[in-house]
Amino acid sequence: MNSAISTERQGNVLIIVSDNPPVNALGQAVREGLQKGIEEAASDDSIEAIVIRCEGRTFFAGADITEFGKAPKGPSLPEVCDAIEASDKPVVAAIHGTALGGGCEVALACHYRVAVPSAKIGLPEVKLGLIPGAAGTQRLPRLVGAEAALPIVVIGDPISAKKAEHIGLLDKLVGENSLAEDAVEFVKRKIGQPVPRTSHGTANEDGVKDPQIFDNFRAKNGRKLRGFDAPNAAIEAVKAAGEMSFEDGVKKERELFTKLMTGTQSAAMRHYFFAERAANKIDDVPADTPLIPIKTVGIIGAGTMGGGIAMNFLSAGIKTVILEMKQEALDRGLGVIRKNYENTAKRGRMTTEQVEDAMGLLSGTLDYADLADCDLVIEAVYENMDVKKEVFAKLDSVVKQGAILASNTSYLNIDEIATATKRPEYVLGLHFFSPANIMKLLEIVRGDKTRDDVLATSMKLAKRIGKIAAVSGVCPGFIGNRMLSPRQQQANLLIMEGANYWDVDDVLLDFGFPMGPFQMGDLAGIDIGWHRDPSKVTTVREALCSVGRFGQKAGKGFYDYDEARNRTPSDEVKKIISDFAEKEGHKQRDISKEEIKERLLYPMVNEGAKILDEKMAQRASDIDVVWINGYGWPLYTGGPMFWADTVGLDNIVAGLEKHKLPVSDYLRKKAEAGEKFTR
Ligand code: 3H9
Repeated sequence: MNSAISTERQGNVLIIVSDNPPVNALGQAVREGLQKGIEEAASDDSIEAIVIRCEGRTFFAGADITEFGKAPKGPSLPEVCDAIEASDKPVVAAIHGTALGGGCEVALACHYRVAVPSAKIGLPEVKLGLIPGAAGTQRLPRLVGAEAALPIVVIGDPISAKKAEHIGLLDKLVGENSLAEDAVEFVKRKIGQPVPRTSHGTANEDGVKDPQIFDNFRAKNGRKLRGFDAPNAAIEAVKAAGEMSFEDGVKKERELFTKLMTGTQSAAMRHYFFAERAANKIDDVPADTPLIPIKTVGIIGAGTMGGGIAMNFLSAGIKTVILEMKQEALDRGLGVIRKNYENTAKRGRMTTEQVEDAMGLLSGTLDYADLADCDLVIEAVYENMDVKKEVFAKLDSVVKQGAILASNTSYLNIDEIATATKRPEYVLGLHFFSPANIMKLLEIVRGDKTRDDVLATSMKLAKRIGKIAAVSGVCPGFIGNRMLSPRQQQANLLIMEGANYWDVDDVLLDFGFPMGPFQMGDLAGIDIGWHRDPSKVTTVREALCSVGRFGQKAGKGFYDYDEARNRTPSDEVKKIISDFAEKEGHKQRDISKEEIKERLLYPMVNEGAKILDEKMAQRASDIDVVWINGYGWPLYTGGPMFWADTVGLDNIVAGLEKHKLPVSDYLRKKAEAGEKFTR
């Protein structure tokens, strides 16, 4: 047929087989092949039924995203889906792996769907800033009802085959190893029966009977969806399925889809999709580098960070030993881990058996010798070079040769830490973000001497424990904290110069961050690292501590908090700040939100440019991955570097100059050449 699609006959059944690695994306050749397959079946009287299945690791995982933004080549996916549905001979989709996006839409256009129990099915288009564009928003609600369709279309998480069968999305679960045969058997039994068509189903009754479900859904998921355009469009499309004919609903879907496809949010989110995958690759480390087997992990420090890090490995089924200095601290640390797991179980996200399984892999020790057999040891102790070096020297003396020695430092020099050992090539940074069992990002810090297999193993391990990894070179603060630093500096300066601190927070909130720096200070505790002498006041933070404004836990910090932890700006704090500014010789003035935004964000872009110039990040998109996953930079803007491209690098330079802020040579050159950081 063509290189992607072939057909084979089994008696009176035509099997259309796609083989388009790696994920059977529905590119032009696949679409054309599918259409021809349906035509072949239609024109052959000896064929009475059709199976559509895929070779390789998965059923169609969606439209080919690399084709987006290019001139479309027919047939389109909606045309192919319509051709499948229009067949008078029964068509069954035989699903394994992940039937996602356009893949799910192909399955929906088939008259029947069977799947292996391990399959997953979903419409993740919203995660690319889109909605399904091949009638998925119209066929799915007609098949399973609006209430069941809403989370699938609007949130975009795939569902298990079992759940899909339960809601009526699948007709049957078949044998894990006999999909091809079972699908043929299934469809043979449908020969001679009228074919059910998902476009024909009565318009979604739920939507008509209870229009409240849409508002309820919006209200329930408001926080999660804040700032994103696609989920609202998705709700509108599902609603249309209940209110319009199939033809009009499809038109509505197309209108919404096209608007999103040409917008910045989807471009940003598609950029991020590829950025996350690119971040996984280290340019000068071959993909087939042999890996170091990791069976046991040692963690030094049972505090919040060490405990959180340990949970990642335990949850992934990896034996973990935690070392502490004192029995009491160890007991407390192990107790917190158990409690965290038990709380997860209480919320129904883990079974008690899983809690015990994870805890069964955990042991604690006070003796370094117990780390001897670990394949990886991660140190999560106090951020102090001397302390870290002492720890590494001890590790070097007890841990077996060939093991990876990692530091969780958030800004110290990994190369210097490595000098405390006789095996610097086995040392690297594994910078987890707090809470370490939840935050997705893992910054992998590559030392001067770090071996390829140590890096490759760490990248692979990150995936195994569900993290998104990005590699950074050795520089103070690495990628993430290094870029946070100029933002923090500007935030502090802005309030000295007269900006309201709540405006600073609100600018970042409006931009899409989960919180601003002063809210963050209140949450973490203003008194972290405070010297506890109220008479000694050299910073605004010390001034706040001296009057007991320690943050949320004290009911007051930068903000006053009510019982529900709602924040209100405080006149007392505004006065403390202006008094302090006067003492420091700062003149206060009104500062616009536009200036606040530019002064907070443009210096970050400038720092990102320096990081690229110094080759501390492999590519601009890695910086975006770090900021989206580690610091809450809004995904729908694509990360700081993609966002800078959308603002225009010349505008960023002009803004920095306007505010008399430094402009790096690299940024200036790129702006002058009319270039972008990302493509
Ligand atoms: C859509 O369908 C729109 C329609 O409604 C309307 C049309 C009109 N296209 O993730 P992995 C590449 S929108 C092109 O590392 P895994 C990926 O870049 C689409 N390429 O593997 C990577 O390349 P490389 C809706 C794709 O096993 C390689 O495949 N569908 C696509 O961890 C391996 O990927 C989605 O959003 C694609 N659609 O996960 C699903 N998908 O090796 C997107 C993957 O060069 N895909 N690639 O880096 C996924 O969620 C995951 O890839 C999947 C496999 C779960 C399938």
